[in-house]
Amino acid sequence: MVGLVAQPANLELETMPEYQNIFTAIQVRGHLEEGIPLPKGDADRSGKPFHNYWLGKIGNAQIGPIYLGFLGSVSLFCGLVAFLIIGLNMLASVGWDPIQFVRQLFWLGLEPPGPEWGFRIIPPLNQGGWWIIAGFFLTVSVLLWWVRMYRRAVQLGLGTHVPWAFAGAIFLFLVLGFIRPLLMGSWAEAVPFGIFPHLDWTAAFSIRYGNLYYNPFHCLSIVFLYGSVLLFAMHGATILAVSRYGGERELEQITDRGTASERAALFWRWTMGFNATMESVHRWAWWFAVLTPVTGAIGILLTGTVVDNWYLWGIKHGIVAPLPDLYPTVVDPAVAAGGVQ
Ligand code: 07D
Repeated sequence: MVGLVAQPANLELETMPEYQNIFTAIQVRGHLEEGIPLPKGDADRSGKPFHNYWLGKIGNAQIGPIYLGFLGSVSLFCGLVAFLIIGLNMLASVGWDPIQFVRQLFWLGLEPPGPEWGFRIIPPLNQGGWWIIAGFFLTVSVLLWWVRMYRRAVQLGLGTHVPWAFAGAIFLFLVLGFIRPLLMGSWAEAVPFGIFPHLDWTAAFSIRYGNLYYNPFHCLSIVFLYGSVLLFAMHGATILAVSRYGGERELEQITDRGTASERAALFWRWTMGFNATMESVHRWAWWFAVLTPVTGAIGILLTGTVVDNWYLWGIKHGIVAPLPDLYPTVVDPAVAAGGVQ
Protein backbone atom coordinates (compact mmCIF):
# COMPACT_ATOMS: atom_id res chain seq x y z
CA MET A 1 0.00 0.00 0.00
CA VAL A 2 1.32 3.39 -0.88
CA GLY A 3 0.79 6.24 1.55
CA LEU A 4 0.68 9.56 -0.23
CA VAL A 5 0.97 12.76 1.72
CA ALA A 6 -0.48 15.80 0.03
CA GLN A 7 1.07 19.05 1.20
CA PRO A 8 -1.40 21.22 3.13
CA ALA A 9 -2.97 23.62 0.65
CA ASN A 10 -2.52 26.69 2.85
CA LEU A 11 1.26 26.37 2.60
CA GLU A 12 1.02 27.09 -1.11
CA LEU A 13 3.53 24.37 -1.89
CA GLU A 14 3.69 22.33 -5.04
CA THR A 15 0.88 19.83 -4.75
CA MET A 16 2.92 16.90 -6.10
CA PRO A 17 2.50 14.19 -3.46
CA GLU A 18 5.52 12.86 -1.61
CA TYR A 19 6.00 9.30 -0.48
CA GLN A 20 7.94 8.98 2.76
CA ASN A 21 8.50 5.51 4.09
CA ILE A 22 11.84 3.82 4.64
CA PHE A 23 10.49 0.50 3.37
CA THR A 24 9.64 1.67 -0.09
CA ALA A 25 11.78 0.74 -3.06
CA ILE A 26 10.56 3.63 -5.18
CA GLN A 27 11.42 7.28 -4.99
CA VAL A 28 8.76 9.66 -6.08
CA ARG A 29 10.26 12.93 -7.21
CA GLY A 30 7.98 15.89 -7.42
CA HIS A 31 8.81 19.28 -8.81
CA LEU A 32 11.56 21.03 -6.95
CA GLU A 33 9.98 22.94 -4.07
CA GLU A 34 11.02 26.46 -3.16
CA GLY A 35 8.85 26.43 -0.03
CA ILE A 36 6.44 29.08 1.20
CA PRO A 37 7.05 32.74 0.35
CA LEU A 38 9.30 34.48 2.87
CA PRO A 39 7.79 36.96 5.31
CA LYS A 40 8.61 40.63 4.66
CA GLY A 41 12.14 41.69 5.52
CA ASP A 42 13.56 38.15 5.32
CA ALA A 43 16.70 37.48 3.33
CA ASP A 44 16.46 35.33 0.22
CA ARG A 45 17.07 31.60 0.14
CA SER A 46 20.32 30.61 -1.49
CA GLY A 47 21.29 27.80 -3.84
CA LYS A 48 19.44 26.08 -6.65
CA PRO A 49 17.63 23.00 -5.36
CA PHE A 50 18.47 19.58 -6.83
CA HIS A 51 17.74 15.92 -6.20
CA ASN A 52 20.11 13.36 -4.74
CA TYR A 53 19.20 9.70 -5.12
CA TRP A 54 21.19 8.41 -2.13
CA LEU A 55 19.93 11.03 0.29
CA GLY A 56 16.47 10.19 -1.00
CA LYS A 57 17.05 6.70 0.45
CA ILE A 58 17.13 8.05 4.00
CA GLY A 59 15.21 11.31 3.75
CA ASN A 60 13.90 13.83 1.30
CA ALA A 61 15.75 13.60 -2.01
CA GLN A 62 15.63 17.35 -2.54
CA ILE A 63 18.69 19.31 -1.38
CA GLY A 64 18.27 23.03 -0.81
CA PRO A 65 17.54 25.83 -1.13
CA ILE A 66 19.04 26.80 2.22
CA TYR A 67 18.05 29.87 4.20
CA LEU A 68 21.20 31.45 5.59
CA GLY A 69 20.29 35.05 6.34
CA PHE A 70 22.36 37.43 8.46
CA LEU A 71 22.33 35.39 11.69
CA GLY A 72 23.18 32.14 9.93
CA SER A 73 26.06 33.71 8.01
CA VAL A 74 27.57 35.40 11.08
CA SER A 75 27.09 32.23 13.12
CA LEU A 76 28.87 30.09 10.52
CA PHE A 77 31.64 32.68 10.26
CA CYS A 78 32.20 32.68 14.04
CA GLY A 79 32.10 28.86 14.11
CA LEU A 80 34.70 28.80 11.36
CA VAL A 81 36.95 31.23 13.28
CA ALA A 82 36.71 28.99 16.39
CA PHE A 83 37.38 25.88 14.28
CA LEU A 84 40.43 27.49 12.65
CA ILE A 85 41.87 28.78 15.94
CA ILE A 86 41.53 25.32 17.47
CA GLY A 87 42.92 23.58 14.36
CA LEU A 88 45.85 25.96 13.91
CA ASN A 89 46.80 25.67 17.58
CA MET A 90 46.79 21.89 17.22
CA LEU A 91 48.87 22.16 14.05
CA ALA A 92 51.35 24.45 15.84
CA SER A 93 51.62 21.92 18.67
CA VAL A 94 53.06 19.33 16.21
CA GLY A 95 55.50 21.81 14.68
CA TRP A 96 53.19 22.59 11.71
CA ASP A 97 53.72 19.06 10.37
CA PRO A 98 50.53 18.05 8.46
CA ILE A 99 51.35 14.33 8.66
CA GLN A 100 51.72 14.41 12.44
CA PHE A 101 48.61 16.57 12.62
CA VAL A 102 46.56 13.82 10.99
CA ARG A 103 48.28 10.97 12.87
CA GLN A 104 47.91 12.59 16.27
CA LEU A 105 44.63 14.42 15.69
CA PHE A 106 42.67 12.50 18.33
CA TRP A 107 45.31 13.32 20.97
CA LEU A 108 45.79 17.00 20.12
CA GLY A 109 44.10 19.72 22.14
CA LEU A 110 43.79 23.38 23.00
CA GLU A 111 43.83 23.81 26.78
CA PRO A 112 42.20 26.58 28.83
CA PRO A 113 44.43 28.87 30.94
CA GLY A 114 46.13 27.24 33.94
CA PRO A 115 44.98 27.87 37.53
CA GLU A 116 47.64 30.58 38.00
CA TRP A 117 45.57 32.88 35.76
CA GLY A 118 42.37 32.64 37.77
CA PHE A 119 39.49 34.11 35.77
CA ARG A 120 41.57 36.87 34.14
CA ILE A 121 40.08 38.26 30.97
CA ILE A 122 42.96 37.45 28.68
CA PRO A 123 46.12 35.59 29.67
CA PRO A 124 48.98 35.34 27.10
CA LEU A 125 47.80 33.68 23.89
CA ASN A 126 49.92 30.56 24.28
CA GLN A 127 48.92 30.08 27.90
CA GLY A 128 45.19 29.83 27.39
CA GLY A 129 44.49 33.10 25.58
CA TRP A 130 43.71 31.25 22.36
CA TRP A 131 41.33 28.96 24.25
CA ILE A 132 39.38 31.99 25.51
CA ILE A 133 39.23 33.55 22.04
CA ALA A 134 38.13 30.27 20.43
CA GLY A 135 35.58 29.76 23.21
CA PHE A 136 34.25 33.27 22.69
CA PHE A 137 33.73 32.74 18.95
CA LEU A 138 32.22 29.29 19.48
CA THR A 139 29.80 30.68 22.05
CA VAL A 140 28.76 33.57 19.78
CA SER A 141 28.32 31.05 16.96
CA VAL A 142 26.14 28.70 19.04
CA LEU A 143 24.02 31.55 20.47
CA LEU A 144 23.44 33.14 17.05
CA TRP A 145 22.48 29.74 15.67
CA TRP A 146 19.93 29.51 18.47
CA VAL A 147 18.43 32.94 17.59
CA ARG A 148 18.32 31.90 13.94
CA MET A 149 16.47 28.67 14.81
CA TYR A 150 14.03 30.57 16.98
CA ARG A 151 13.35 33.14 14.26
CA ARG A 152 12.94 30.52 11.53
CA ALA A 153 10.43 28.64 13.72
CA VAL A 154 8.41 31.80 14.40
CA GLN A 155 8.54 32.95 10.77
CA LEU A 156 7.24 29.56 9.61
CA GLY A 157 4.40 29.70 12.13
CA LEU A 158 5.75 26.74 14.16
CA GLY A 159 5.93 26.26 17.91
CA THR A 160 9.34 27.00 19.39
CA HIS A 161 9.92 23.50 20.79
CA VAL A 162 13.07 22.85 18.76
CA PRO A 163 14.94 26.01 19.83
CA TRP A 164 13.95 25.47 23.47
CA ALA A 165 15.25 21.91 23.36
CA PHE A 166 18.47 23.22 21.82
CA ALA A 167 18.61 25.80 24.66
CA GLY A 168 18.79 22.89 27.13
CA ALA A 169 21.98 21.66 25.46
CA ILE A 170 23.39 25.19 25.26
CA PHE A 171 22.79 25.58 29.00
CA LEU A 172 25.06 22.59 29.71
CA PHE A 173 27.60 23.89 27.19
CA LEU A 174 27.69 27.32 28.93
CA VAL A 175 27.84 25.76 32.41
CA LEU A 176 30.83 23.59 31.44
CA GLY A 177 32.79 26.27 29.60
CA PHE A 178 31.83 29.53 31.30
CA ILE A 179 29.36 29.65 34.21
CA ARG A 180 31.05 27.07 36.45
CA PRO A 181 34.60 28.38 35.77
CA LEU A 182 33.23 31.85 36.65
CA LEU A 183 31.74 30.56 39.92
CA MET A 184 34.99 28.72 40.74
CA GLY A 185 37.02 31.81 39.82
CA SER A 186 39.26 29.97 37.39
CA TRP A 187 39.34 29.25 33.65
CA ALA A 188 41.36 26.14 34.50
CA GLU A 189 38.07 24.46 35.52
CA ALA A 190 36.80 24.62 31.92
CA VAL A 191 36.85 21.84 29.33
CA PRO A 192 39.72 21.72 26.79
CA PHE A 193 39.04 21.49 23.03
CA GLY A 194 40.12 18.19 21.50
CA ILE A 195 38.85 14.63 21.21
CA PHE A 196 40.82 12.71 23.85
CA PRO A 197 41.69 15.85 25.88
CA HIS A 198 38.00 16.46 26.58
CA LEU A 199 37.47 12.79 27.44
CA ASP A 200 40.47 12.89 29.79
CA TRP A 201 38.99 16.02 31.32
CA THR A 202 35.73 14.22 32.20
CA ALA A 203 37.67 11.37 33.85
CA ALA A 204 39.89 13.80 35.79
CA PHE A 205 36.85 15.87 36.80
CA SER A 206 35.07 12.78 38.08
CA ILE A 207 38.08 11.67 40.16
CA ARG A 208 38.88 15.18 41.44
CA TYR A 209 35.36 15.57 42.79
CA GLY A 210 35.12 12.13 44.32
CA ASN A 211 33.44 10.02 41.59
CA LEU A 212 30.70 11.62 39.52
CA TYR A 213 28.61 8.44 39.71
CA TYR A 214 27.55 9.54 43.20
CA ASN A 215 26.34 12.92 41.90
CA PRO A 216 22.55 12.42 41.88
CA PHE A 217 22.16 14.84 38.98
CA HIS A 218 24.63 12.84 36.89
CA CYS A 219 22.43 9.83 37.76
CA LEU A 220 19.31 11.73 36.66
CA SER A 221 20.99 12.89 33.46
CA ILE A 222 21.84 9.27 32.62
CA VAL A 223 18.27 8.20 33.42
CA PHE A 224 16.96 10.75 30.93
CA LEU A 225 19.66 9.90 28.38
CA TYR A 226 18.92 6.18 28.48
CA GLY A 227 15.19 6.96 28.80
CA SER A 228 15.38 9.03 25.61
CA VAL A 229 17.03 6.11 23.84
CA LEU A 230 14.33 3.73 25.04
CA LEU A 231 11.48 6.07 24.10
CA PHE A 232 12.99 6.79 20.70
CA ALA A 233 13.41 3.08 20.00
CA MET A 234 9.86 2.29 21.17
CA HIS A 235 8.30 5.13 19.23
CA GLY A 236 10.37 4.67 16.07
CA ALA A 237 9.65 0.95 16.09
CA THR A 238 5.93 1.49 16.72
CA ILE A 239 5.54 3.93 13.84
CA LEU A 240 7.49 1.70 11.46
CA ALA A 241 5.42 -1.27 12.58
CA VAL A 242 2.16 0.51 11.72
CA SER A 243 3.44 2.33 8.63
CA ARG A 244 1.68 -0.30 6.48
CA TYR A 245 -1.54 1.27 7.83
CA GLY A 246 -0.32 4.81 7.17
CA GLY A 247 1.03 5.31 10.70
CA GLU A 248 3.87 7.57 9.55
CA ARG A 249 1.24 10.19 8.77
CA GLU A 250 1.40 11.04 12.44
CA LEU A 251 -0.45 14.33 12.32
CA GLU A 252 -3.47 12.80 10.65
CA GLN A 253 -3.33 9.97 13.17
CA ILE A 254 -3.31 12.44 16.05
CA THR A 255 -6.27 14.47 14.84
CA ASP A 256 -8.23 11.65 13.23
CA ARG A 257 -7.23 8.33 14.74
CA GLY A 258 -7.14 5.53 12.23
CA THR A 259 -6.24 1.87 12.08
CA ALA A 260 -2.54 2.54 12.57
CA SER A 261 -2.89 4.53 15.77
CA GLU A 262 -5.56 2.18 17.15
CA ARG A 263 -3.34 -0.84 16.56
CA ALA A 264 -0.25 0.87 17.93
CA ALA A 265 -2.12 1.80 21.10
CA LEU A 266 -3.58 -1.68 21.36
CA PHE A 267 -0.15 -3.27 20.97
CA TRP A 268 1.24 -1.37 23.96
CA ARG A 269 -1.89 -1.84 26.02
CA TRP A 270 -1.72 -5.56 25.37
CA THR A 271 1.99 -5.85 26.09
CA MET A 272 2.32 -3.50 29.07
CA GLY A 273 -1.21 -2.49 30.02
CA PHE A 274 -0.69 1.21 29.24
CA ASN A 275 -0.20 3.27 26.13
CA ALA A 276 0.94 6.77 25.33
CA THR A 277 -1.17 8.63 22.82
CA MET A 278 0.03 9.60 19.34
CA GLU A 279 0.52 13.09 20.78
CA SER A 280 1.77 12.43 24.32
CA VAL A 281 4.61 10.16 23.25
CA HIS A 282 6.24 13.17 21.64
CA ARG A 283 5.95 15.18 24.86
CA TRP A 284 7.57 12.32 26.76
CA ALA A 285 10.40 12.21 24.24
CA TRP A 286 10.85 16.00 24.28
CA TRP A 287 11.05 16.19 28.07
CA PHE A 288 13.40 13.22 28.40
CA ALA A 289 15.75 14.65 25.79
CA VAL A 290 15.67 18.17 27.27
CA LEU A 291 16.11 17.01 30.86
CA THR A 292 19.29 15.10 29.94
CA PRO A 293 21.49 18.21 29.57
CA VAL A 294 19.44 20.33 32.03
CA THR A 295 19.82 17.93 34.98
CA GLY A 296 23.43 17.37 33.86
CA ALA A 297 24.10 21.11 34.01
CA ILE A 298 22.67 21.30 37.53
CA GLY A 299 24.98 18.45 38.55
CA ILE A 300 28.03 20.20 37.09
CA LEU A 301 27.03 23.54 38.69
CA LEU A 302 26.90 21.87 42.13
CA THR A 303 30.29 20.18 41.73
CA GLY A 304 33.09 22.04 43.49
CA THR A 305 30.74 24.88 44.39
CA VAL A 306 28.36 23.17 46.82
CA VAL A 307 29.75 19.64 47.00
CA ASP A 308 33.48 18.96 46.88
CA ASN A 309 33.46 15.17 46.99
CA TRP A 310 30.49 13.15 45.77
CA TYR A 311 31.75 9.92 47.35
CA LEU A 312 31.95 11.48 50.82
CA TRP A 313 28.63 13.19 50.16
CA GLY A 314 27.23 9.73 49.40
CA ILE A 315 28.56 8.33 52.67
CA LYS A 316 27.12 11.28 54.61
CA HIS A 317 23.67 10.77 53.08
CA GLY A 318 23.61 7.01 53.44
CA ILE A 319 23.98 6.28 49.71
CA VAL A 320 27.44 4.72 50.00
CA ALA A 321 27.79 2.06 52.66
CA PRO A 322 30.85 2.79 54.84
CA LEU A 323 32.88 -0.38 55.41
CA PRO A 324 35.04 0.50 58.43
CA ASP A 325 36.06 -3.15 58.91
CA LEU A 326 37.52 -3.30 55.44
CA TYR A 327 38.64 0.26 54.80
CA PRO A 328 39.66 2.98 57.27
CA THR A 329 37.58 6.18 57.38
CA VAL A 330 38.12 8.08 54.15
CA VAL A 331 39.36 11.65 54.37
CA ASP A 332 38.76 13.96 51.44
CA PRO A 333 42.21 14.25 49.84
CA ALA A 334 41.49 17.88 49.00
CA VAL A 335 40.76 18.62 52.67
CA ALA A 336 43.79 16.63 53.82
CA ALA A 337 45.99 18.65 51.47
CA GLY A 338 44.47 21.87 52.81
CA GLY A 339 42.74 22.52 49.48
CA VAL A 340 39.27 23.78 48.67
CA GLN A 341 36.59 22.67 51.15
C1 07D B 1 27.98 18.00 25.90
C2 07D B 1 26.59 20.06 25.77
C3 07D B 1 25.86 20.77 24.70
C4 07D B 1 26.62 20.95 23.44
C5 07D B 1 26.35 21.91 22.54
C6 07D B 1 27.08 21.91 21.26
C7 07D B 1 30.00 22.37 19.59
C8 07D B 1 30.46 22.34 18.17
C9 07D B 1 32.34 22.60 16.65
C10 07D B 1 34.50 23.82 17.03
C11 07D B 1 25.58 16.22 25.55
C12 07D B 1 28.20 22.92 21.23
C13 07D B 1 28.84 22.92 19.86
C14 07D B 1 30.86 21.78 20.65
C15 07D B 1 31.97 22.48 18.07
C16 07D B 1 33.43 23.21 16.19
C17 07D B 1 33.58 23.30 14.75
C18 07D B 1 25.55 17.73 25.61
C19 07D B 1 26.64 18.55 25.73
C20 07D B 1 25.31 22.96 22.74
N1 07D B 1 28.45 9.18 32.06
N2 07D B 1 30.02 12.82 32.72
C21 07D B 1 27.26 13.25 31.31
C22 07D B 1 27.34 8.89 31.31
C23 07D B 1 31.06 8.95 33.66
C24 07D B 1 31.25 13.22 33.26
C25 07D B 1 26.05 13.43 30.56
C26 07D B 1 27.22 7.47 31.19
C27 07D B 1 32.23 8.77 34.53
C28 07D B 1 31.34 14.67 33.20
C29 07D B 1 25.47 12.09 30.48
C30 07D B 1 28.29 6.91 31.90
C31 07D B 1 32.97 10.00 34.36
C32 07D B 1 30.13 15.06 32.62
C33 07D B 1 26.53 11.19 30.91
C34 07D B 1 29.07 8.01 32.43
C35 07D B 1 31.98 10.93 33.83
C36 07D B 1 29.38 13.93 32.34
C37 07D B 1 26.04 14.32 29.36
C38 07D B 1 28.63 5.48 32.08
C39 07D B 1 34.31 10.00 33.76
C40 07D B 1 29.39 16.19 32.16
C41 07D B 1 24.63 14.67 28.89
C42 07D B 1 27.78 4.40 31.60
C43 07D B 1 34.29 9.56 32.34
C44 07D B 1 28.03 15.71 31.66
C45 07D B 1 26.41 15.87 34.99
C46 07D B 1 24.54 15.33 27.53
C47 07D B 1 27.00 16.11 32.69
C48 07D B 1 28.14 14.20 31.71
C49 07D B 1 26.44 9.82 30.79
C50 07D B 1 30.20 7.92 33.24
C51 07D B 1 32.19 12.31 33.76
C52 07D B 1 24.13 11.76 30.94
C53 07D B 1 26.10 6.83 30.44
C54 07D B 1 31.93 8.34 35.88
C55 07D B 1 32.45 15.47 33.71
N3 07D B 1 27.54 11.89 31.48
N4 07D B 1 30.88 10.24 33.37
O1 07D B 1 23.48 15.62 27.05
O2 07D B 1 26.07 16.79 32.43
O3 07D B 1 25.68 15.63 26.84
O4 07D B 1 27.27 15.64 33.94
O5 07D B 1 29.65 5.16 32.62
O6 07D B 1 29.74 17.37 32.20
MG1 07D B 1 29.13 11.02 32.54
